Amino acid sequence: MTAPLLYNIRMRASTGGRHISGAERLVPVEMTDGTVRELIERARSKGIDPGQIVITIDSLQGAIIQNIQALDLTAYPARDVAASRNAAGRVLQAAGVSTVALEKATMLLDAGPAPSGGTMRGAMLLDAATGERLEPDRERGVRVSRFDWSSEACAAIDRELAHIGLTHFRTREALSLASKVAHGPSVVAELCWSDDPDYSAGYASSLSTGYVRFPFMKQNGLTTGGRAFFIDRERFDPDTLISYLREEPVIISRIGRCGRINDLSQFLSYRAVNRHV
Ligand code: WAQ
Ligand code: MG
Repeated sequence: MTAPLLYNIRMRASTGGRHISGAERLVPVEMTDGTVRELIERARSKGIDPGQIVITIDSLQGAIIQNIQALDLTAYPARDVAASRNAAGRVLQAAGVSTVALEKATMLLDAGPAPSGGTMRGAMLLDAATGERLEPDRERGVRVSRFDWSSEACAAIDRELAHIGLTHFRTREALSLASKVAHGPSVVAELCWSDDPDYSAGYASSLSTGYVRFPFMKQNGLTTGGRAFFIDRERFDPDTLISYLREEPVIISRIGRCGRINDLSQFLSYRAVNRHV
């Protein structure tokens, strides 16, 4: 059986050089036209008519496509920023991130991790033990690309997420990104919250804990946010990891479980016990 040829479609919308929105998909040929239309609609949906919309289509002929299963998604309804961050920290520690590395990540995401003090387009790489920064380009970070749901898995995850009241496309997209990242060589865990001033939700994720979602990772109205990928230094090879994150196509063809919890300690001990099942 030959794998279907996939196309990577990217959209970038701007006005007067200022970025408005961007998105990317990985789809078979019969979905390319519809996907281009959807991405153009999305570019126009932000209430600002973009001065420029750039669509790029690359065929991934010859590329080996990896199929993975999505991380399980668990929603934990922490009541405020302090409770959300505290819970995210406990999840990351269970995944193997040290307190120093966690504090460093939080401090940098709050301050704006780029040397210019702004948010980055991509993610930081931090040593999971020491918190040392490992990404070669600190202004831009590492941008994860070439990942998407298969159309069956996309329909299935939308249904599952809707069951627990999560209907924003950001959740589905962040879950797919986190699933690719968690499968990356030497990745221990990820911490993320949005830089969108109207979106305060975020998550902590890893292969062992799955994607654990918190409603209030920052105060509403702030434009700070970003992503930190925590790395096991002993297994870390920069070229291998960065080319996986940027270039290797990954299709999420199976969904994981989606649910809500109220008891984080119980959840973490359950995940620890069942880690190898
Ligand atoms: N690769 C690496 N880093 C990225 C990427 C990418 N493809 N896209 C965004 N980032 C970084 C970058 O620093 C952004 O400033 C930051 O992440 C936030 O991006 O409901 O919407 O697209 O469960 O604003 C998480 C919760 C939402 C979703 C994340 O991120 C939920 C979100 P945004
Ligand atoms: Mg954003």
